[in-house]
Amino acid sequence: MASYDFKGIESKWQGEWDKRRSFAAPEPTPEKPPYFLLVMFPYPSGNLHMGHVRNYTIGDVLARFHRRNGRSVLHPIGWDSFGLPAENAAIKNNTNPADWTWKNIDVMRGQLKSMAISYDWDREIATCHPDYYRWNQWLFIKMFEKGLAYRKKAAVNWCETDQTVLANEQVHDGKCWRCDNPVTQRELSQWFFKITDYAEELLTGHEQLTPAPGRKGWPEQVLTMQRNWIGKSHGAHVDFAALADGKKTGDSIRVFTTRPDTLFGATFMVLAPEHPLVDQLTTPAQKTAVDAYRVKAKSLSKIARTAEGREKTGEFTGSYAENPVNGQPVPVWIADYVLTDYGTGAIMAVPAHDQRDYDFAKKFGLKIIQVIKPASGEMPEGRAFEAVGTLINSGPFDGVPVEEAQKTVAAWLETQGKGKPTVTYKLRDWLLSRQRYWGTPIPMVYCDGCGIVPVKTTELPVRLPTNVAFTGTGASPLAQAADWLNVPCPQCGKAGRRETDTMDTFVDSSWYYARYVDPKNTALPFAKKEADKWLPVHQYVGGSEHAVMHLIYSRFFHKVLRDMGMVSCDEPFSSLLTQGMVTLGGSAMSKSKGNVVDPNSVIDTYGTDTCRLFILFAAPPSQQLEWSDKQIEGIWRFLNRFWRLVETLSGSDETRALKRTPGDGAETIDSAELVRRTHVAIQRVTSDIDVDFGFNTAISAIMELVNSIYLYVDLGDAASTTAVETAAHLLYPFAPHIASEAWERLGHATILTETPWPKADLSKTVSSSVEIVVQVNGKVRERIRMAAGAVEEAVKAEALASLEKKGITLAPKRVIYVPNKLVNFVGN
Ligand code: ANZ
Ligand code: ZN
Repeated sequence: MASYDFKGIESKWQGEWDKRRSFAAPEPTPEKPPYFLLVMFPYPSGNLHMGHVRNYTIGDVLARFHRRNGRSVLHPIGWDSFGLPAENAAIKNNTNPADWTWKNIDVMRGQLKSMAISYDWDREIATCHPDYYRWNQWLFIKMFEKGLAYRKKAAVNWCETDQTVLANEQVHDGKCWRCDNPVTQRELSQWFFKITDYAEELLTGHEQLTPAPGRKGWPEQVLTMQRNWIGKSHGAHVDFAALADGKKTGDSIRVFTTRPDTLFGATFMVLAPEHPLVDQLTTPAQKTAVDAYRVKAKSLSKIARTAEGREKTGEFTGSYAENPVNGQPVPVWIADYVLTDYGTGAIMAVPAHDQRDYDFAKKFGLKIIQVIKPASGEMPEGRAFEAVGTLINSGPFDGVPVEEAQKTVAAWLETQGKGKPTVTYKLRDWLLSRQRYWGTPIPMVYCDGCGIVPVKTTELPVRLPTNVAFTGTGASPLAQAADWLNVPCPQCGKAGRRETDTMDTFVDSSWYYARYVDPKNTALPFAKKEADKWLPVHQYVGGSEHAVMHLIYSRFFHKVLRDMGMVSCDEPFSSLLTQGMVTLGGSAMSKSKGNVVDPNSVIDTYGTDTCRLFILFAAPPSQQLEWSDKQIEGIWRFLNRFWRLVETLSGSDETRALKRTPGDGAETIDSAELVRRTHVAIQRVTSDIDVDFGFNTAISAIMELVNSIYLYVDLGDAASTTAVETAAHLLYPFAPHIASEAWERLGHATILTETPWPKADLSKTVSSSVEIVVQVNGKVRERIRMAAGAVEEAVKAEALASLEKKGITLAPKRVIYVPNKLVNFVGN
């Protein structure tokens, strides 16, 4: 028999779904509650890769499943279409980034359509379109008005190759995440979002994201990564009085410490080289050395400065400060291992109990005082003791355990007015300006009279100018577009100059999910009424590489939107599924490694259904998926096997009556058993999809059902028709074209997409018959099915009769009988 015509079937059903607008999101109602299924939208690089295919196929299974299970499904797609590659391509080919981008979008849209991902295409968005990015600008202005967007001078990571500022997250091991060249530091005025205002809520919000009954929640490792990223530390502020010539100057140096219990062991202080008190504290004798050190520190990135085990450097300021617990003067140093933007930018150094301080003290010959006694009594040789123990050399606190002293010392400091318990966060404000063209223009105007003035929201969007040159060198193209750059001040009307920085593309992706609920709104980013219908997103599917940046930024945006009264819920995404990588030969598919499988070629050869089914079958969604051509072949054969059943059952009466010949030795099943297996399959597939994304095991269950139909004796009767129909139902979320065609061939006027999902009758899933092995002298000769618990005589009689049909006549001497399992005739 020829293989099934996947090309004809797939294009037929894609056309049919299109014509019927089958995937347009219906209005949610109490009877048909909303299910917002979101997949991370792609960057239009030019072609879909296997990672995309996996992501979107996983999403599609859920969308198609829930649509047939009574939900109003919103399953949208769009394009995260601003960003550096378009600009680099423009520089290389001397074209416009817009042309490059829109061309890529067309290609990739076509690919998604050929995969029949069930998107509501009416809601397609592209972040590079002015209809979208005007709302980035609108939101930016609202955030500026609330003090959540602000400008300040900052040492920024600078990539010399890309001529741009990089976020800390875009610096990997001191190198640019895109071009891999070393990153240097520069002082520039930059725009920031005040994400730190939400640090605590970004942490406590995790309670709403941990798995709970009725909510799948987020994977624990994503929550952990976010927790570490936010980096909340409990500790204390301690004030050290600055001394000059042994007397207090009135100034104090505030430090943040997580170990107030070690205060008696603080033998020196270290300030970040950028600390504002450095000039004042530096004595004339030390000035040259200190200044030189500060220049050197400037060129180093944060990562380089804090690299573990790096040789310590620093300079003495020449000044001292007073340790508040014992009145001892301690020298004040500067060193680059203390960062300016964490805690207070200054530390009390406790060399006996902090390794960095220990290395520093050893190098510069500073005092080391042990104040914690280990339980073992022994201090480690040649390094700091960082674990807990009891306090010694600590005056009134001697003998107190560390855990307790951390609280009592902090409380004591507070009563003395010398400090207080406090918490601090690693999370920094989000640096969002980029010296780039292909992004959202920041809608601000600089005026000599009025300062920084937002563009009037009625004047939005500030469109990107199109008549610019892409040379790839020097200032950003926007700074060179004179007629775009020079505009009147929105406030006083005098000559002003536009901001030439554009927004980090993570701004675009921080609220795109909310645009999908109301994508054509021209008055607002989206209407609250629409947001309340659909949000929060019920299920988000995407790569785990977005655990911290995108997934923290969008949670921040959502909370800002909530505080602006634009959404009602606290969190944007109730549940998150992070899919694993697609690998070939054990490593992630990547162009540079040359181990890429092009989805187009697979779809051309086997069709979309086979490609989708393979991807879903080869591994559970959150695990790594190793590509295998052999397994694809296997999937292709399985679909053909299913198809032959459909052809048989939908064929002429003669082909339908393909009764299996008894006595051919193969296992057979009767109608009660087929019915049972049909219901078992429904039950398994439904719960595998719904409860734990077990798509691979769901597909195994369908394969087992198809195998069972091949064992059935009365192929063509009602039980077998129902079984094949059920297989079509269950295949639908995974391989929707062949399933839909099967349904039609089996004589249904309805289309499968619009048919409710089958329900398992659980009472029918219990086995009422058992298979009994019939042996002759210990050799298996036959298998018979009997009602469970049938009496021994009946089983023997049936067994003998079935042997006789095979031409085996017996007069056994002895019969071994195991109830419900086996009958063995011995000694003929
Ligand atoms: C004294 C001390 C004694 C410390 C001790 C640790 C151990 P986490 O847990 O990451 O919050 N620190 C504070 N501000 C710093 C800065 N700007 N740059 C570099 N290091 C800084 O770390 C808090 C600890 O890191 C603080 O507690 C401080 O050193 C140091 F046995 O103070 B500790
Ligand atoms: Zn003005």
